Amino acid sequence: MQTVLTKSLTAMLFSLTLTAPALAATCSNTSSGFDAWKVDMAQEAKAEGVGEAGRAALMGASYSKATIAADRNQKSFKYTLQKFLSVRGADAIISQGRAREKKNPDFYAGLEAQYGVPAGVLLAIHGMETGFGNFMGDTNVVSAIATLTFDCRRTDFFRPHLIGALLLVDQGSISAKSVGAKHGELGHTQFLPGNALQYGQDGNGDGRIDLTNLTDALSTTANYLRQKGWQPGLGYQEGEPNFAVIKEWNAAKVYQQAIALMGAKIDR
Ligand SMILES: [Ca+2]
Repeated sequence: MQTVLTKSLTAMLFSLTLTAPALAATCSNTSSGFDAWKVDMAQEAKAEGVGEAGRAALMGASYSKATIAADRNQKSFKYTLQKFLSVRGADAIISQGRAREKKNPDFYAGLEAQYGVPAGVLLAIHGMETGFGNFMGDTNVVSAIATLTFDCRRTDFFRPHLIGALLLVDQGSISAKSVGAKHGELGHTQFLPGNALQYGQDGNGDGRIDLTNLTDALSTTANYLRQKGWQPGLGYQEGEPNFAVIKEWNAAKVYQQAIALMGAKIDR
């Protein structure tokens, strides 16, 4: 058995060597070689199930200098919590969050009934991510994600999101022209495409997951938190069970604390 297995594995490896396409698409730390990379990447995408529309979007992508500049200038969250809350306009987010909930209580109650996540958390996230949809970004999503995947520093993290973005194009959820934030984050609460694909919800029931639609975006956000382990009815402040789920949303401690604090004040 051992021998047979070894032999057949050797044969398999040999045949793989003969038939496998060339090496993986070659990354770069500059814009040089992006067009050749797109051709190779499109082949890999095809092998992973991306259809014609998704591949065409990839082939139409441009190297996004703005994305690279933003990525290389990212400032880590070094503020204290108080400073962070003031810089991010926490008081305005809390008052606007309360007003939005008051204006549309059934909508938020419905989200909590379906996903178990209270309005305050969703509104705090919505306010923090895009100022309640006021700025969802102006960078071409496919170009941003393709550029980051091509960038050798970022390939491992962004490649699944590139495949995700191309599959979203295939589904008609986004198009080759869709815009988002500098790293290709989509819609009201800034989902990376791989997460949009995995957790996306058609909240308004129009047959399409569109994260620039408020209902779809907040349903998707609530679904993400629920799938990451949100326990309905339990607390989400530091030390309480659902705080661990907020950590799944953003890795920065000060951001997590801000969401929890603002959420509680909106939910009061
Ligand atoms: Ca929809």
